[in-house]
Amino acid sequence: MIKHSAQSAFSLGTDDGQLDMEGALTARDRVGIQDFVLLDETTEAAFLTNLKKRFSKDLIYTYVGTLIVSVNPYKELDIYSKKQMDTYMGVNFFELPPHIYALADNAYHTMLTEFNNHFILISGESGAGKTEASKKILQYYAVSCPSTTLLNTVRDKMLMSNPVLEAFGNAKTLKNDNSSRFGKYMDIQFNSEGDAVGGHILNYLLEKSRVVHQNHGERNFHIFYQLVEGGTDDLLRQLGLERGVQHYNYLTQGECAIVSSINDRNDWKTVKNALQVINFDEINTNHLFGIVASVLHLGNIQFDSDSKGHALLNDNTELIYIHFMLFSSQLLGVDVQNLQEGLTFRKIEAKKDQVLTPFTTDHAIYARDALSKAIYGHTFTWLVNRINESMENKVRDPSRKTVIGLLDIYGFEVFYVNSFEQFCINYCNEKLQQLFIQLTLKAEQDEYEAENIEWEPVQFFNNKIICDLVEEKHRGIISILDEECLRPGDATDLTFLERLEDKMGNHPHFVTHKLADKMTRKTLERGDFRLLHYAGEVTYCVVGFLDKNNDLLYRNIKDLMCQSKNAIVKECFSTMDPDSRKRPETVATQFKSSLLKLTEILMAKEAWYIRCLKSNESKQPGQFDEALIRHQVKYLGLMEHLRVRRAGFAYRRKFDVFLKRYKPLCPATWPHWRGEPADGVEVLVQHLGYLPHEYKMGRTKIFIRHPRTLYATEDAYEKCKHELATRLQAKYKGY
Ligand code: AD9
Ligand code: MG
Repeated sequence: MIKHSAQSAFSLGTDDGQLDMEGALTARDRVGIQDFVLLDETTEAAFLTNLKKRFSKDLIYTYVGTLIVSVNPYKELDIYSKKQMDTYMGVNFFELPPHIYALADNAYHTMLTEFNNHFILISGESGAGKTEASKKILQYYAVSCPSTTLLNTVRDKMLMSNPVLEAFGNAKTLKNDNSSRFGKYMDIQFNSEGDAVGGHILNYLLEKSRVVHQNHGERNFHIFYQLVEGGTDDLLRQLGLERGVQHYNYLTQGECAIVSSINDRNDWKTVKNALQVINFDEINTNHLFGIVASVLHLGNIQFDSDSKGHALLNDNTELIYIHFMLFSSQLLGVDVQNLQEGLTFRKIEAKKDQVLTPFTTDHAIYARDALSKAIYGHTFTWLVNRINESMENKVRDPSRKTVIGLLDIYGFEVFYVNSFEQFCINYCNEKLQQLFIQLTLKAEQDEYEAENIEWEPVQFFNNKIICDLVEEKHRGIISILDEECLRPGDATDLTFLERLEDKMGNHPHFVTHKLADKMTRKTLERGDFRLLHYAGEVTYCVVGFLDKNNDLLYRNIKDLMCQSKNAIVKECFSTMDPDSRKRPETVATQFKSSLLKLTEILMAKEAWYIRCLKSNESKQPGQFDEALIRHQVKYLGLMEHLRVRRAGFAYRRKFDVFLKRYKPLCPATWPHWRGEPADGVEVLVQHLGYLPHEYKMGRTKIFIRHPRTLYATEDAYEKCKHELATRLQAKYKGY
């Protein structure tokens, strides 16, 4: 049941807790307005002033209708306590100061009353606060929904999935010390009583290349550092590891293994504990850390070349390499000779014979790194599957279940050098922006048109043109990349670039050195292409695009891993279908398909939005970088969203649905309305005293301008229901 006071339905809560309009006006001067829809003017300047005013008072959340704008405070705020959660529970959206708990709670109650599925789209650039927001929402559901002992364990597992996945899937980048390097969509499943009964995660494209290479100022995935710093002496001895990250090539390339904001030892303890909660027994845990360690050993294996230029393991000179080789093979559960052969020879099957062709040193390094990436990537997917098993809804509840999906994906990012990984991440962000546009700006305006509601169209930039540029069949960048990857012979990253130049010609969002005008050419290298994304320009260096898109692993290594004695390795590689002669889909195409599926999943649900803004580039508390924030406000389409919201209607429902719920409020519609639903709704709202400017009748739906109008109706409905129940009780008491 929604709890709220009678007068509050007509007033707006302010951040200092006053509920009267007069109080709100004073508070407005002090702490800004809490819903941008109520701003006097819809200019960008007014928007930014309000945001800044609120940020300076640590009020990081502001509404645009039911959308939340969140500005990263880069400091712990005392607004996420259990007490705060209780305060927001069951309260109408606009009654209290803006908070992600209010959004979480509203999505939850709407789900319960309307029996439908919802999702919360959390977007914003890298470091804007998406992952933090998603964790807080999950905590809210885990802590505040009704519970039983059995369900408590499911909730613990949902919560504990976070530190584990962050350890394996997050890393320090130049943008964010805890940057998500994979996309995550999590369904939280509820039964009809509103209990959180299970969870399911879909993961998207992990940035595997980080396992073998990190740019300056960046780190590998957290788990490696946690293990080497936090593991007990005993464990390290078993895994053949030395304490200290400096011993491992895969951990030192970025030259920033120690980060002040990260405590690897403490995080290690959290992860170990979390693994226990999500049902990892000792054997599985040992196998898992064995795999992590094996990757570190692989990274330390070096190759020499013989007089013909063929790769040799330089085991003659350095005993230490034998150590790495031995431990890699032991931990991966494979024969050391076979692994050595796999890393230095290619096996080609000719009829019934097998021919071994020696690798050059470069090839051997390539094979080693490809194996490390494959091991880590598969293990990550395996981990997600295990977590899903542990969060599975074990309660055999035949009643209907609904879900709230939480989407937390890697944010838009631009580095000094951008490669295939940024291309995929930024493409993903284009898709989410497109979804936002489709569901809000476009759908909203299309609906007014379809429903014949008078409307002054709001102009907005539609980034579909960029999505098409990347993903269109036969003509898009991904198709061209795939063609080059499949083309036998002399295809290289540069021929890919040439093909792009031929096909893209003078596309307004694509430019290269060759296609650029004189001024722009100065800012581009010959091996670059630049995309004009919705969030800004990004210059991509084509080096490595073909390789990363192909993501090939030599067949003999793959076969070897399938025979592993390590249960996890065996399971991971066996699912790769080693018998299939068909070439696997390329990385970009798989990613494209998975995003398409994700869009379908989301489109079938009711959407809630959190738009996260990064307050400054230096990750400092209290700094409001106006230029940086203005840029984000612009590209996220917040001004357009505000204009549509202000001119539009906060709530709409089909006539029959609206009538069915609220008909007890009017003697003429209760218990049955015999005429057309639209006429019934008209009679009903007249009876309720709706003023003409507060609502509009469309072709099939009623549109209500302000939520407060609806809240008043909802209040009346609750009161009426209560009275009816009391009367019935009194009536049957005598029986
Ligand atoms: V990325 O696209 O994964 O690189 P996110 O997920 O948007 O990025 P994240 O949530 O990881 O960013 O936030 C970055 C850092 O900002 C966190 O590690 C915190 O130190 C800080 N942060 C973000 N949100 C909050 C908050 N609500 N309160 C306090 C915050 N600190
Ligand atoms: Mg993140």
